[in-house]
Amino acid sequence: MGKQTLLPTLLITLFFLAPSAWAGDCSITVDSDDAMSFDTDEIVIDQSCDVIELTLTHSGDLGIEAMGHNIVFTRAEDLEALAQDAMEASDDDYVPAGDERVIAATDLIGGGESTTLELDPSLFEEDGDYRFFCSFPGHWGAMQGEVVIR
Ligand SMILES: [Cu+2]
Repeated sequence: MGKQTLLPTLLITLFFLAPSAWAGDCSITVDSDDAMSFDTDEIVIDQSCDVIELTLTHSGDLGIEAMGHNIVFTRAEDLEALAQDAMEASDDDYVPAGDERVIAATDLIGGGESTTLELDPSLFEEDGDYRFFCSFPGHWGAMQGEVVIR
C-alpha cells in the first residue's frame, strides 16, 4: 500500500470504528404541529449515551392553551391510565406531580416554541416496554409512539 492510499484508508476505518461517537445518537429532535401529531412514531434511546438531549419543537401557530404539546415517557402498561389522570393535572402542565409512572417529561410548549430535556438513558431498562406520548388533554391517542432501547 503506497503512502497516498494510507490516509484515506485510515479515515474510512475511523469512520466505521466510531459510529457511537457521532453526536446524532445522543441528540434527538422531535417536531410537533397544529395537526396534533409528532413527526416520528419512535424515539431511540441509545444506552451508550451519557445523556440524551431531547428537543421538542412545535412548528405550528396555535398557542399552548389550544394546542400544547409535551413528551412524556412511561411504561407501555401505564400509558392509558396515566394519560387519563394527566388530563386533571392542569396546574402542573398535565404532568401529575410526583407520579411514579412518569419516567421523564419535557416542558409543555405552544406553536413556535421549543424545549430541551436532558434525558438519562439509564432510566430505561434494556428489556422494558416503553412509550412516549403528549399528555395535553385529548392528544395521547394520536400523539404517541414506541421507545426503542439500544
Ligand atoms: Cu399535544
